[in-house]
Amino acid sequence: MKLHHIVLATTATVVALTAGPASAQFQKPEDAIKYRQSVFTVMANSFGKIGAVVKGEAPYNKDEVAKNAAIVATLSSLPWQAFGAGTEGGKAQPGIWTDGAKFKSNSEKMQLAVADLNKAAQSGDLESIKKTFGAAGQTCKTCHDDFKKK
Ligand code: ASC
Repeated sequence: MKLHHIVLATTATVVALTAGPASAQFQKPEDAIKYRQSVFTVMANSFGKIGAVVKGEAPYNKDEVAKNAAIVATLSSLPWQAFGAGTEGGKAQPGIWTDGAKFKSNSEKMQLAVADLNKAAQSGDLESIKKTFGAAGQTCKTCHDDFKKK
């Protein structure tokens, strides 16, 4: 490897590390709003597909539920970076910015709950899928009641 290749590789690594999801920046507030709403839309789609199985409206297919639970679990860490200062708007209540500790706590409960759902879904135990789905849905609802505009 030539020196300039090493320099380029090093630069690329530094850029990749500093531009990671935890420090995502958005050009304008609308970009952040679109980003978080998009993540929630995809999460709700997969969560809803699991919900149909849980409610007996769709047949239980282990691989399908496992795939959708993995999508929900993976996406669950993403929306929060898009609620930075100055990104008020959309369906977000001002409390997100005035009671950030509560919002963060809600977000962490949701992430833990969907990780539990994902674990159950990968194991293929429908009874624990039902249980963890209900608990996860409750964390969605709590946070919506606290922080989402009707
Ligand atoms: C969903 C969805 C939500 C949650 C919530 C659970 O499927 O889109 O926002 O479940 O309704 O109470």
